[in-house]
Amino acid sequence: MALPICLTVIAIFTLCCVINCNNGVEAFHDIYPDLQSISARSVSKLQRTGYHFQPRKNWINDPNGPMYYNGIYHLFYQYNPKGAVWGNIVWGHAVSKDLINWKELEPALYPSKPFDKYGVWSGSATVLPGKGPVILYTGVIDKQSNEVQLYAIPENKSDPFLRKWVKPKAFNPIVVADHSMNASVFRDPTTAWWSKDGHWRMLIGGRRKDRGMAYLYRSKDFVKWIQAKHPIHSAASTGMWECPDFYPVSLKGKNGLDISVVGSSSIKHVLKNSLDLTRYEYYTIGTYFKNKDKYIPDNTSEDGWGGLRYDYGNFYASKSFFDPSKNRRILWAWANESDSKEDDVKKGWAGIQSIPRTVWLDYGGKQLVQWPVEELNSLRKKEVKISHQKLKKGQHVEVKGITAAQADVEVTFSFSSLDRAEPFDSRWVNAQDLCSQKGSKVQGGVGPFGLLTLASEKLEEFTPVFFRIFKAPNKHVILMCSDARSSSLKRELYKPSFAGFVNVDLAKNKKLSLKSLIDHSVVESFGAGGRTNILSRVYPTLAIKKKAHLFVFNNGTEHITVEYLKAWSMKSARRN
Ligand code: DQQ
Repeated sequence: MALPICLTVIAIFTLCCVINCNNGVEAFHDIYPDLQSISARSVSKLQRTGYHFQPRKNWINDPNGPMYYNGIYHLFYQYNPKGAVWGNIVWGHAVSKDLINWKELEPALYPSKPFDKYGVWSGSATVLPGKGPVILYTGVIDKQSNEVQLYAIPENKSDPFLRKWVKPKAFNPIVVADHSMNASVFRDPTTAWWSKDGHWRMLIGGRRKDRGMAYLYRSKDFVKWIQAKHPIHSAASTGMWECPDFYPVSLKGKNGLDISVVGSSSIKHVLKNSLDLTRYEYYTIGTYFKNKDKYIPDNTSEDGWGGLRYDYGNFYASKSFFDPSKNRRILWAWANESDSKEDDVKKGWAGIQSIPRTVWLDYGGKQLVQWPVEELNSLRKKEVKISHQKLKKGQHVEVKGITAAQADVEVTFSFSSLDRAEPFDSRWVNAQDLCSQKGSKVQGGVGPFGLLTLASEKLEEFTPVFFRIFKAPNKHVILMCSDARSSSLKRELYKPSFAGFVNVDLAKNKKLSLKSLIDHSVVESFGAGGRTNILSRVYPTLAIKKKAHLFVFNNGTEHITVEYLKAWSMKSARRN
């Protein structure tokens, strides 16, 4: 009896999800044909980001083909040149020497051929040794959204900015779905890796019924690709895997690895999928068995919806690349808006990219760690410090002297005892639900304590980013929240209580650190040195520009000490 009931529940859940299940994450690019080509008369500057990448105007979504080539970083992105909602997608293109200051160029790819007439969708870049970069991307061939995979190469490799890209006639499309596959869910090729057996390999996202998968293809010459017998990996009930990303990470230290490094005992692999059904991403850490072309995740985290996430906030369609100039792997993602489509059209822009993050494997090998690229520090200007400041229950202290609407803040909190931590109920499996139940104003034992970002003077508006510590039978459980519910007096906004659990051992060290990058309409936070991260998009109505404030606060009965805090006003990044 139990099995059929269970199957029915799964079926209903799956059906609900097919209809509308975004897990609270506003990362859709829904289709609004009537708004797609409405060009704003003027672009509103209010709440545009100062140092998070966004183009001069209009809509962006996924980062595409990030790479480092001949001293230049390239960022391509899904871009609507005609309006501020998803549609008319081309590959926008920007270049940089430091990942922070960007020069926007003409789009690199437009729909121009029968095989991409209905869309030039996401993809990746691979730098072929001695031959230069090649873009692999998805072309949409018809109105039913059937998809094929294509390649493009620079028209002139000696142009330092690689402005123009061509889609060679020969061999395009390089991959088409076979008859057993659903070609309308077959997209987003990864960067390819090279193996000593003389083959390139790449992955393409897809699904069969509700099983998500990453198909594997091999090629000797990068143009004739053959499908492997099995996907490299798949997982039941996860739906379409968009934008898969697959790469090696070192078990020793923070250095990144080139994607073609395989097979050594000192590396693990990461497979990340962006779930179309729920619009959030999860990743696993595991082993890539090269001879069988199979990836098997470790059993240390869930291989499914409840798995590890790069970010528990507004962070989707992410993509990483190896930066050989600094031996690091860098991760980007799209952060969508939280205001209405009509507002996006009015303001003339929508969507930003996260700050590029360096990513590496945590000691212990069970999760990744991320941190903003070091180049971001070049935008720091005025600095203020606080140290050894005690925060009693209910106290909040202002961090004065910086531009709180455009700032970088790093703080370490300490507490002398965990005795007052509230008991943890094992039914609290969903951090976001727990955060909405136990928000920043709900008094606790140890915590909530943290930052009140983008706050109005009298706290009519604020986005709290905070921790709360619970006591479970054998350990302490740490909740990290970035709660947008009080972020704005405006009602018709998406204001989720984003949250994740933080996996650190507090018994050894009764300290927790938090870094928040505050940038007008985004608060991008890194908990416990980048182990749990949350990006929130917020639209205050009072806490804007000079009227934004920053506070540290404690609402728990246990005293908390701000061991040290450093905050910087941030300069705006140069764009063009
Ligand atoms: N966005 C692209 C697709 C991808 C999706 C279309 C993910 O290629 O699957 O703009 O956000």
